[in-house]
Amino acid sequence: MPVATLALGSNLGERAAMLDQAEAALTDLPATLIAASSRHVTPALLPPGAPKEWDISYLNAVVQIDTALAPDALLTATKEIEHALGRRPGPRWSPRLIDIDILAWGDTVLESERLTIPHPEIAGRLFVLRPWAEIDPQWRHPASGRTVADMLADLEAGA
Ligand code: A4P
Ligand code: MG
Repeated sequence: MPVATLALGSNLGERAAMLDQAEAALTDLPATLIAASSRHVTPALLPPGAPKEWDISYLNAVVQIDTALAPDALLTATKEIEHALGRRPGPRWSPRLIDIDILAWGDTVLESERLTIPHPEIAGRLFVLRPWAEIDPQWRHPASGRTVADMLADLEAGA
């Protein structure tokens, strides 16, 4: 079965409990949890001019699942989990109880109105690359050819 890599993030409520519940909910899908990073407390990445109240640190993690769900069905399922855990639609990048992003689905490259895979912001985000490097440093971006370890080293070096 293909391996999907997911980013989990929470900066509202009981952040660790939100991540625990998201991981548990993923195992209720046609999916097996095969790896989970440690949890990282990270400063909020905010859009320019964001209200001061949005500046709440996140708990981030990266997990991998073996899944029979195709990317579109997986997105539908992760949106359902977000909703079940209490997330309601809000402005982009506003504080949230839980965010589940699909970072990668095998080495598939996909761009639709609903979904871009791999996630377009991977290479610029320490809060994604640090936990991902704990569980699968050798995953290679199908377009850039860079591994997670390469992207993390570049970002940490300020490249
Ligand atoms: N979408 C497209 N591609 C994907 C994908 N690969 N995975 C679409 C998931 N969704 C994808 O996402 C908006 C829409 O993106 C989805 O409906 C889907 O059709 P959303 O989760 O509803 O809203 P959002 O999270 O506010 O927007 P977006 O663009 O997903 O933002 P990000 O990239 O998730 O960033 N700071 C720290 N420290 N840690 C964080 O985790 N996260 C964000 C949100 C901002 N700052 C952060 C963190
Ligand atoms: Mg999101």
